[in-house]
Amino acid sequence: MTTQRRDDTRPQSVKERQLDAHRVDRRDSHMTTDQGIPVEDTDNSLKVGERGASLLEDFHLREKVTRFDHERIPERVVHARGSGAHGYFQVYDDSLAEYTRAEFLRDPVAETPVFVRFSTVQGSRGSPDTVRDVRGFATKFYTSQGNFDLVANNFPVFFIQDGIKFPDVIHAVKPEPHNEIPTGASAHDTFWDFVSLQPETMHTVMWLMSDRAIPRSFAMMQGFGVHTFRLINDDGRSTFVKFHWTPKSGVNSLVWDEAQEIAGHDPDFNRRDLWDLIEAGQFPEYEFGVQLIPESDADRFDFDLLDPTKIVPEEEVPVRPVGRLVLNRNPDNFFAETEQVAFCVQNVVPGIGFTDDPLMQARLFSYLDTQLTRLGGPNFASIPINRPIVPVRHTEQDGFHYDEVPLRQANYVPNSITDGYPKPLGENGYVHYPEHEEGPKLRRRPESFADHYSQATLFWNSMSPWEKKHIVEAYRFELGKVARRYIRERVVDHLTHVDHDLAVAVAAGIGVAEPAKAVDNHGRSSPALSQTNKTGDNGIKGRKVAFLVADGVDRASVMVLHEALEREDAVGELLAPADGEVRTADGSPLAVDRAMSTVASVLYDAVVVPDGADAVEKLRTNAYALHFVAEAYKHAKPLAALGAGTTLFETAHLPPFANGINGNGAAAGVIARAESGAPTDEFVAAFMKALAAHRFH
Ligand code: HDD
Repeated sequence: MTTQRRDDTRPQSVKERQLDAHRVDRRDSHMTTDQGIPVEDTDNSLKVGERGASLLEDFHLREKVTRFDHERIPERVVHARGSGAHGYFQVYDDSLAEYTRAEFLRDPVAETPVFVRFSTVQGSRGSPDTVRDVRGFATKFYTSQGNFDLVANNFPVFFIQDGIKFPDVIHAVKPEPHNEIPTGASAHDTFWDFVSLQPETMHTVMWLMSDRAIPRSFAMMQGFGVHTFRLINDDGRSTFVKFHWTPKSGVNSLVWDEAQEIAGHDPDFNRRDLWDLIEAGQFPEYEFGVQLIPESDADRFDFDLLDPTKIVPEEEVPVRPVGRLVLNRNPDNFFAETEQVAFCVQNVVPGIGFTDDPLMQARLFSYLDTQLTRLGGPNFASIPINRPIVPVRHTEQDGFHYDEVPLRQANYVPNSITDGYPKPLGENGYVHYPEHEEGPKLRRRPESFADHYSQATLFWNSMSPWEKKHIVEAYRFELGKVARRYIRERVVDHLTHVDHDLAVAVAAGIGVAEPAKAVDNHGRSSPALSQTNKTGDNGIKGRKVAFLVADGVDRASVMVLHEALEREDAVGELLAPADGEVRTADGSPLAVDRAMSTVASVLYDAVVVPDGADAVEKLRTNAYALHFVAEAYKHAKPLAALGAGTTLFETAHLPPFANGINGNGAAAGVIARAESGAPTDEFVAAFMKALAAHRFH
């Protein structure tokens, strides 16, 4: 059957049609058992008499309870908490044809269906979304040459250089083994103990302490393949490549105080946002970009391309935009799709290849391995969400949950019974890049992996003042939760190798003596690393604005802004002391979206206090309303007030802002107009601009 499609503007993809074959509509027949036997009654077990003993022969009771008992599968050992979406990917042109054989990267006509899963790393499946953590950004491309999985993160670097350390870093960051505390947080002794003893973590920990670790939305964060991959062309030539996702809505983050509050107000904040954006047709979009590095250039950097703790600065190798990803359909069922999707770094198509990055090499093993436990055996690739859109033909067979019925008896190669089929394709199949390798077997790191600080310094130097402030505060928060003082001291000691001022500022907040200067800051920066330079071209799409209303509100001052938001694909919600409706000053009803007490300012991007003396009088004595505007101000969000609405700011003890548009007499981001009546065009434009700018630090 076909389920409702969210994006009616597009024809159904091959993947959608494939999934249709597995979709079931429970409304189309009566209840049966697993065996298809019609069920008489599902509310009462079979008993001897009404009050008598239950009977073992009640197969429906046994099946129902047994199925329930076995509903859970192991959660992912990392990235357990996630949210998924369907979409499509398309390259802009055929300009990558000279670099890669991968059809989906060279055919601008091909729309490749994708399934994307975003995730946090540390917390369990039910942990809050807004914790300080890396975010996963894994994409399964169902291409005409098989599945390509780009298992990416929202940081371009990783904590460790060699996959053999992965169990260590994950054990260290996960809840501590004795008491399973803390959930969804790196602010604890074992993580920082590990960090302080493993300086290769320094660069990624800088990202973790930055606002990148608390994204406002999955639609507002970047994605990075992290490793250097290869593109391999028709002639077998390899080019090193770094993969980038850049959100069209810009890179925006929460602030830490807000993130912590949201964890209570709405632990599903990012998941809900993704779902709502797609349901509303405000589809998240990302540009796909590549940094291409000829093999001959590999040695020109002061770091090793195989070292996953390093970026290739965009100023040195620009990111070339090559395609677009759009997420336009929510999953029909969380377990069937988002939980069962199995990403494997080993899933590459002809034209994309691996490198000797030792982190990548361990990943090539780990992902397939973990699915065996998680999904109960080797047949997980035939679960509908994991199936390629091209036929799968091989002689592997059997195992738990085998769902094919192979015809004919030749299950080996070579054979003559089925004329040798299925036959390998030779050079038209996936050909591993024939890299020349030689050397002794060693357990060592190369000297080219030895510098752990320069790029941490580069990141620090590239931050705007407010980003630096947040980083210092994050280190202070995290280390402030570390009980062992010597761990705090060791971290500060490392920070002196990143930047002296940073180390001093952190030390001052955590009771550690001011450190001596260790090194001179190299002074280099990469402006592309700052969020301030990552504004998108999607304007205010998907942003949420709260209108605080009460009986007596001025209708025009609500509607003009509300309609302006809708035109730009943003969302305006009317919040009142009680749900239902309010009466406007002209006596007409206005539907309320939510009671103020059920939400909080942290769930919105901006706040509007419309005109209407009676309404504002009521809000001025409403603690929710006062807290709402004061907190939005504290979190540096855009605030707008019209007419009498401006007085609510005074009551909330905000500085006086009357008549400030575009910073004229107002704090940045506060747009206030004391005259009564509907907002002017200038007012609306100033508010839209502020909303797109996100925050005013
Ligand atoms: Fe990993 C899951 C990303 C290093 C082992 N990883 C997982 C997911 C993402 C990443 C996004 C969630 C996929 C999903 O949504 O199902 N991992 C990364 C990145 C890394 C990285 C960007 C470094 C560049 N991972 C890494 C290493 C190892 C693993 C070094 C092991 C040696 N990762 C796993 C895993 C997981 C996983 C245990 C858990 C669930 C799964 O694979 O499917 O195999």
